[in-house]
Amino acid sequence: MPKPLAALALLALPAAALAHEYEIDGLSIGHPVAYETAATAQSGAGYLTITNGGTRPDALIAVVADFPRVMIHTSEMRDGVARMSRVERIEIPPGETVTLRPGGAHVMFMGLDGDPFEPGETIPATLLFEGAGAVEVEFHVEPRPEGDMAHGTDGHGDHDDHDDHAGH
Ligand SMILES: [Cu+2]
Repeated sequence: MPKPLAALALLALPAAALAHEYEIDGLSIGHPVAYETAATAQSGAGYLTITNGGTRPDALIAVVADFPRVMIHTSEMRDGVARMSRVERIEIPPGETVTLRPGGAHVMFMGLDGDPFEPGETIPATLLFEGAGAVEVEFHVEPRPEGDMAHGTDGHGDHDDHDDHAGH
């Protein structure tokens, strides 16, 4: 039997970029990742994709991890400034993929307090879905992609607005 194309594509990627995935009750969780933080950062952001391959709507309602506070945030540009706000849930409609990414929704790990995220680390976390329940994942810490800031979709505020969490 020939290998599926997707498997071949994965083999072609450098090891560091290997995607990791989780499955639970119709949901696929793709490549949870967090980017390295500055030594003094009080918070770090996590990103992932969630695909609802089922027929029922679901929602991400909480993330639990070993930090003083973990929240789900959205981020939007208002008057040219990236602003983040806490949300109670992220809807995952059937047949759709929701992407948490820089400049958009993200998981906010708060209270790093002198223990920054470093590339190669993994951050264990539990994602809680309204329908599918709990799934344990690991966020892989990767170097912050320099190119991201040049695309302009997330503005230049990603570093800055996250650092602002120090005051919360
Ligand atoms: Cu945030």
